[in-house]
Amino acid sequence: MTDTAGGPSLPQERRLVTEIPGPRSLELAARKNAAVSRAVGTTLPAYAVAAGGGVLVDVDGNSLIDLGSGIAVATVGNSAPKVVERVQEQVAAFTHTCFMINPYEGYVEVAEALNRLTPGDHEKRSALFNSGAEAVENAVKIARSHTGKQAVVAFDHAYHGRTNLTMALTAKSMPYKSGFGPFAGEVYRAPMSYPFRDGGLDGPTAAKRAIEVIEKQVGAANLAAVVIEPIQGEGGFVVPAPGFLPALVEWCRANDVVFIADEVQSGFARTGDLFACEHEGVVPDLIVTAKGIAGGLPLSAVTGRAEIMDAPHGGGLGGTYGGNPLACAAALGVLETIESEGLVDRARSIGKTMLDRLGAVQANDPRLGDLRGRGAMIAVELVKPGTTEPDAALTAQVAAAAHRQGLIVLTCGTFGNVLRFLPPLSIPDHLLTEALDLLERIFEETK
Ligand code: PLZ
Repeated sequence: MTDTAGGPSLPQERRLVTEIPGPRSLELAARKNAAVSRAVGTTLPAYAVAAGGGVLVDVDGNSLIDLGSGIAVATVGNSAPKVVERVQEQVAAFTHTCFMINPYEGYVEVAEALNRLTPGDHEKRSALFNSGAEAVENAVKIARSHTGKQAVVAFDHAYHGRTNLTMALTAKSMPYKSGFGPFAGEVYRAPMSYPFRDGGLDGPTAAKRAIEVIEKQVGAANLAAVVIEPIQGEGGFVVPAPGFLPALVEWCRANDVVFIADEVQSGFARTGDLFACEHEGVVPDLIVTAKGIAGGLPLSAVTGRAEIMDAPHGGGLGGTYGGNPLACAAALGVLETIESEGLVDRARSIGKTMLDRLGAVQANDPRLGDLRGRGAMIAVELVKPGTTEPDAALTAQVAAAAHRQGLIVLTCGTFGNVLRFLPPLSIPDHLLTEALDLLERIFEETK
């Protein structure tokens, strides 16, 4: 067996010893095909044995540069020392009691930290769950309970999960929804601010357009909540024009509508702020977090105004595993790591490096139609030169070439034409540079 000790002490190098995927990964892929539902896909079937810093090591001994963080989860790096230490201590103490039966301090400590760290200095409460989708569903339940209203508005290109209610909130049919209906009712869709695709509509105008749709097609009197990703994730790393989010918040406040920020992908230092909302001083009523919160252990949360969070009846929220002690221990290790390693600033400097380098590529290559994002959440949208026509084939080609060369990159976007970069904030500079060199070469070779 390969040495499986992970974390930042793994050699920080790209190392290819076989083709990718290698023979042992191919063996596992065959077993996967025989054992796992084909509906569960894999982007890069190099089977992992260890990861940390900025690399992932596979069963064949290849060391890949990670620009994906397992979809924005290993933000502090895989097996970050403080996470490992706290989880090891917790796993030896107790693994589960169910917080609804015998509570424990870790859960309370995570709630206190979320109440302190999320935007706004009003009184807050939190509730913990397992997945992003579960937390989004609970945020909607809480908003309905608080307002006594039912309708929920989500946006074009939104992604909120794969459960029944969150499928309804999610915009894209294939692969998330197709054939899986009927979907939850009272979900409505409003137009998003998408500067590259809406003719550069300014934020306030785009908000006015959305609000008009909401008022005409739903009516504030029926609307419990507006749910939005401050920077959209799966939908294409869409950064709304400045002023769009503040105008929506203002309208929600004036109309007794709960403003829910889904920061599942954009949260926890990812964008160079602890939360993406903070960039424009937006204070959501409820904020949904997951992914980066616990370094890979399943944990999610809803945090928000005390009077909204306390609206549901006692016993109205919960779940067997919500706020599991191991996940809470991991979250406390994550928060400690973000602070002690200055990872908010690190995300900003990673963002600057990526935008500088990719900007230089874009200057000579009109297929890179748009370069956007903040901090360590950066994407390029690929198009037919001189148009906004999506080039999904080129996107797939670039991603496949990167994978073959030991570089983990992900794609996204309603049109499948967005390459996204979500490096762990623990990636060393030399690996980030090597990754960007590789991408530059791949763009050159695919011309
Ligand atoms: N909200 C903004 O990004 C998860 C999904 C990948 P869960 N995004 C990755 C896939 O194909 O399933 C996500 C998100 C935003 C909610 C979710 C859902 O979080 O933890 O996957 O349920």
